Amino acid sequence: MKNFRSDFLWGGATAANQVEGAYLEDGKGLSVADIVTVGSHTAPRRISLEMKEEYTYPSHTAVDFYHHYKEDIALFAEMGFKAYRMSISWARIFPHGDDAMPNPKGIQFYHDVFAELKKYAIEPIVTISHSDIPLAVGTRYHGWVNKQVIDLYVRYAVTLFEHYKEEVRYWIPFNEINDMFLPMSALGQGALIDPEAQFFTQQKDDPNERFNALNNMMIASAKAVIRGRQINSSFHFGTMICHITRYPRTCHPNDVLLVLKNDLFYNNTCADVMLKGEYPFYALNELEKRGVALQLNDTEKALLKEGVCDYYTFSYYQSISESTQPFSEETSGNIMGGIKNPYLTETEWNWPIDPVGLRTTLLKVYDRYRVPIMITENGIGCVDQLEADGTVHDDYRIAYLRDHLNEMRKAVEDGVDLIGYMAWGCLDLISVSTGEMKKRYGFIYVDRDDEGNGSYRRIKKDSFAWYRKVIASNGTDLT
Ligand code: BGP
Repeated sequence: MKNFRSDFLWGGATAANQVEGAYLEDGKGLSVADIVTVGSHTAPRRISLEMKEEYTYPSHTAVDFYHHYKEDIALFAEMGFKAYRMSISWARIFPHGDDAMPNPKGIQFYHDVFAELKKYAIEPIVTISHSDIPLAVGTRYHGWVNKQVIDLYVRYAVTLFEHYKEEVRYWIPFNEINDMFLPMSALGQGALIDPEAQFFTQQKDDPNERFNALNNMMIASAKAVIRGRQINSSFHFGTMICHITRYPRTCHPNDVLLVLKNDLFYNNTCADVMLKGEYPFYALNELEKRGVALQLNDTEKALLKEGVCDYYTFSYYQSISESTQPFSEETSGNIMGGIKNPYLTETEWNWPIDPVGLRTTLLKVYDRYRVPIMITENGIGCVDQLEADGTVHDDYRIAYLRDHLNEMRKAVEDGVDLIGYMAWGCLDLISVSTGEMKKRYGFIYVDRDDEGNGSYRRIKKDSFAWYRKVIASNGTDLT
């Protein structure tokens, strides 16, 4: 029976704007993430171009990884991490995106982080852009809508490749690039279509601009991959897809067709471009039907062909159900929700819990792409109770992860070439969808509340020891 490969990359994942804090320290510029306020499960986050005293901006302090990284990495090492997926803050390197020179203190910070990881033989897996574009790229250039941003990004990426070519082998050009299929993501990518709008939900949307912005991101990725391989031929580049596993709510042929079409469009398009080098037929046709005039010339098409990634990564939190019939009960989910699935339970934030869906997804994507796969995000957001004796008993998190790892192991037995697993938010961090702190994912509790108050002390949860045992047994002991 097949087991996890002996060099399997066990680890955890975070993103700069959700952990670093120090939002203006050592020359960092403002990121788009820095103007988004705290929200909740029921109250959406707001954007405000002008900082207001009465608002809390979670990224400003986040969990202060900037000053705690040594302690945090030591804790990762204690769990036995083989890899750590992190992102670099673009605005720490180029504070406005178009600065003449990179910020030396920003460059140094990540050298220091990589040196610390190396001490414990932890492999960095680096996301170049994780919803973290410099604000000035949004306000001056209109974000990814503008083709000039391709060059700004490539210069940023090449700066990283040149500085860190001895320290980093695994790169991910963009986090969840296909989030751009949904209007809310355009803000994160700097397309501040209406800078006066106060709520995510009030952002105006122009699908033509949004899909062209996405197209520019994929061209930028291809250019960066090509340049990166010239700098170090042993670099690996991964596409990163927000994979929303979809089920027909009924077996009515119309529901099956609906799910197939949405899967082709939302889940496959970006991975096809970034791994096969061209848009799939279905997406091209669908975009045209939606009135999108893709700005993609022959030179750019050739770049997409040449600059393909070599491994597939994805985030998996839950599945959704869809139907052509009206169903009244709905669920939430990562980026999007669906109809309630009667066979699944849900998290406190109403995200369905579906471990088998992870195996289904692994089989599906490996069959389609036949490249090594890494799960770069998976986990459960919960309210954790810090007990008076300084313990956190998160058996619900252990149960979620155990069930998912078990299905992941079955997918390996099925023959999927899986090279790594990064538990999302291995260190408690700021939630993207709500900006909350109380929605916690970590093995490590951070003493900070939704308003930014707390000692920022790190505390091991019960899941910490459990994950250490999982890693020590290379995934054979999930008890
Ligand atoms: C993904 C993002 C992550 C992370 C995760 C969990 O979409 O890539 O950055 O935040 O979702 O979502 P949330 O933070 O909303 O719970």
